[in-house]
Amino acid sequence: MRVLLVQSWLGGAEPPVYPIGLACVAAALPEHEIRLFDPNVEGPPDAPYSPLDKILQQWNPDAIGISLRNIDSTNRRVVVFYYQHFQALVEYISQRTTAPILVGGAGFSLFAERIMRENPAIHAGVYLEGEATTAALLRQLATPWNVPGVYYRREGRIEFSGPPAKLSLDNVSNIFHTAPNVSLYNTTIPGPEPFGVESKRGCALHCIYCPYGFLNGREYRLIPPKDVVNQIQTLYATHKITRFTFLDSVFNIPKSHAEAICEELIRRKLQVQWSAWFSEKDLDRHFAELCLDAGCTTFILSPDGISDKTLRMLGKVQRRSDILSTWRMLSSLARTRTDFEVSYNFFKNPPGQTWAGFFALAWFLFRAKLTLRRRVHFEVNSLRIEPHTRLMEIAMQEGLCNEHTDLLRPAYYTQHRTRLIELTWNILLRFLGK
Ligand code: B12
Ligand code: SF4
Repeated sequence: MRVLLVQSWLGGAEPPVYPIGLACVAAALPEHEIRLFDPNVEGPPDAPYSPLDKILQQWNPDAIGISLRNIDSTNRRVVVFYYQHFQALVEYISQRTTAPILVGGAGFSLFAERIMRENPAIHAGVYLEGEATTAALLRQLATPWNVPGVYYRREGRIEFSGPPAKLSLDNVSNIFHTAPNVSLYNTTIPGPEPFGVESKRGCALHCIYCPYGFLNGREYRLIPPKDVVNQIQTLYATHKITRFTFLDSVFNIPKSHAEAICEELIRRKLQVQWSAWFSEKDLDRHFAELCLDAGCTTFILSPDGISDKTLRMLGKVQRRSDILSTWRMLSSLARTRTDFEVSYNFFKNPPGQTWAGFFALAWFLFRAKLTLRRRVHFEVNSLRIEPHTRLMEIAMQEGLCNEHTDLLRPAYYTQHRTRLIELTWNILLRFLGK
């Protein structure tokens, strides 16, 4: 079959990232002819879908897969709603072809049934991981109920074939051998790294706002370190890509796995640079130095809060003492190593926030700026209420939303009794040009 894979458009303002989800799906379909189209890099800004006309007419795909990765910009002060572009894309394609339209991606899985209902042109939706489900679904397009992990239509109703099995990552293929269109993504422009590498799936932690456990599972499924580094080597040697980010929930959990990847990178002498999300819980100086020797250039940290009360209520495993000791360690490391940056993420007014917590955070940011100077970056975000999270339940208990609230149109949590803190941050951030 000829299968056209299309990334959803983000409206032109978001720096594009390589559609790794579609590349994973493509790698799982070796018996099919694949073509990838990403309007974020290939479409003219005023008519992003127009190249599709030619592809649909001349290449005439037998099936089309659309990736709905992002619904909205989540935690940003200025909210962007990408879902509307996805709806326009589905319409655009359905008006030009009768080939079945399949949809998948994190954004789709979070709101699967609702999205099926709102977009009647979708033939079937692939829930959670796409590799095995898509391969099976393409063989059984007329009988999707036989394939676990599929939302489909039958007699005017939307039905679900049941949860899919989780993919074993012990022996995954090297997706960068088959990844299409890699050369279209520019790694030199400022912004997020366009290329991502997975070293595992899943997260066993329980941060209350986070849907990753729902999306990727609550157990860690580790990719063997040699296979992870094989992917990086292919990116480096075949595609000349020297910068990437680890897509993992948290890179240094489990720490032994992260260490083995760093050691393998060092052993192979790959001159690559990378960033990753780290937890303060297991980030000592020796390990940080190992990461730097392996090419880490940015430690991304998401303590989210600074007081123990807020951290506890957010379900974080790190405590104030972990956050402070990691900051001290990184500040001390910065005196001898000039080759790294640190990026911190916090929430403005999460559950458990107090004015004391607000001042403690402002004081921490001030001190971190003093010791790490231009090498530290901060994001202070609002808290998007995602479905399938504990935060959604808390927001319901506190009357911020109920079962009728439309969480697809972004809804935000701000603790009521300290709502002035959210406002104060908004003013401060606007003043700082964020
Ligand atoms: C790493 C990551 C990032 C990195 C990406 C770096 C990079 N170079 O790729 C950074 C930090 C830059 C980032 C940025 C953003 N991200 Co982000 N990101 C993630 C994260 C943790 C992993 C994504 C990933 O690549 N996973 C690995 C791939 C292989 O998995 P996958 O894409 O889900 O694909 C699988 C399935 O979904 C399915 N599939 C995917 N597409 C398709 C298509 C078809 C047809 C089929 C059948 C199947 C299928 O099959 C794939 C293989 O199993 C997810 C959360 C998560 N755990 O999923 C959030 C997540 C996707 N991001 C999210 C958001 C919002 C964003 C931003 C918009 C935030 C912002 N305002 O800047 C931007 C958008 C960037 C962009 N241009 O698209 C949200 C989306 C939810 C929502 N409400 O919209 C998520 C879910 C996080 C969250 N808040 O909960 N992100
Ligand atoms: S925020 Fe990060 S550490 Fe916390 S549950 Fe989600 S993925 Fe895991």
